[in-house]
Amino acid sequence: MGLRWDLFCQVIDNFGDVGVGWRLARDLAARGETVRFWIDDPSALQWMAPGAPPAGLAIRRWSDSLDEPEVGDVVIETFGCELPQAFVARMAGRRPQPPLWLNLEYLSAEPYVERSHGLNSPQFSGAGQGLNKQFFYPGFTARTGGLLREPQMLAEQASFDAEAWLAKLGLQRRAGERVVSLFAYPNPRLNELLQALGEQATLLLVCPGAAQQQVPALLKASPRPNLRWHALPYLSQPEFDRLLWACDLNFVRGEDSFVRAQWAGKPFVWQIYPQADGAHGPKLEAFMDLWLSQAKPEPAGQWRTLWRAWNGLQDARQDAQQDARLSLPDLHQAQTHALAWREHLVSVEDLSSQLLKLSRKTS
Ligand code: TRH
Repeated sequence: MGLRWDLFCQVIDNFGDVGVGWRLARDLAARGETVRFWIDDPSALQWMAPGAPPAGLAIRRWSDSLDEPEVGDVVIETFGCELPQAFVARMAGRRPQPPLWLNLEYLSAEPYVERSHGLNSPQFSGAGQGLNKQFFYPGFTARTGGLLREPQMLAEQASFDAEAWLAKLGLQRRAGERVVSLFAYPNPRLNELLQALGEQATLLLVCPGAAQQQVPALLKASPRPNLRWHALPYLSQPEFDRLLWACDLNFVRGEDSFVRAQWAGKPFVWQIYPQADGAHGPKLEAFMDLWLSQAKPEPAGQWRTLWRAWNGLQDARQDAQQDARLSLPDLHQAQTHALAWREHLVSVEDLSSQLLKLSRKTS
């Protein structure tokens, strides 16, 4: 029988908090669980998840959780968002057994993830005294919590018709043209990217954001005859996934689109969420180390150079003044690598399945 899950999400900025939380809520509900998705700012769900929520999934206002008398069997706080103390107190009072309390952490390929996944944090004071909070780290290896992967995703992708999907947007790939998506934070290297893309026939699909203003301005200043572009509206989350499946190369960012680009099995470039303390640099390198560990040295070097350039980061061994040049490596070779990487990821148990197992062990 399905359990009751309380999933808490606080929107810090952008769409990753709600994107990851919603995707998890949706996946759990689709697997027969009953989920309440507590969120402080649900505005992005209007376009990310239009229409009524799926069966088993309720969207609830964060502030309403303060007076909510019922506590589920599993409580998840996403990205260390602090739960309302009144709710935690009710968790501590839940009889006969308190809920399984999990903190779903940020995704990283750094070595601390395998060490920290599953660690307990007993609560010795405060509203939750006597409770235990457990850390749950998503990741790319068997000793982590894995990645979100809906059971039907690969089958849906296998029967996906990219050209028909593009046609729904009124777009048609021209002979020999590559299709590239761009979902990015404001990036000073955008003009260089347009230059690199314009070296071959390219259709660039630009997601909402600053780039939708910058691309036409930059192309006006430096016309690139081989490059045409299209401004995309906000897509629902399932349609966003299809966008990534439809393209030959995806520029993604943050956390959720980064994961979805890997499931798309297509070459991709990750713009990591920049952190003021520079912690994003080692995080980017750690992922590249893992992702490229089976790649041939030459293309691996080219992809590293491109990723560092797009992120405004340098190889620590390079002259600090010298910016890496932004150029695109061979996409055919990269396509083979993307599929091999995806095969590796499929060998890791997906995040929801791991959560379900954990919840059955403890409830
Ligand atoms: O928006 P992001 O940059 O989100 C973040 C946040 O900055 C967050 O604070 C940070 O902690 C995290 O990254 C690492 O990128 P992300 O994670 O890819 O989230 C975007 C979500 O928006 C993802 O679920 C896909 C979705 N999306 C759509 O559904 N339709 C669209 O048209 C677009 C452009 C995105």
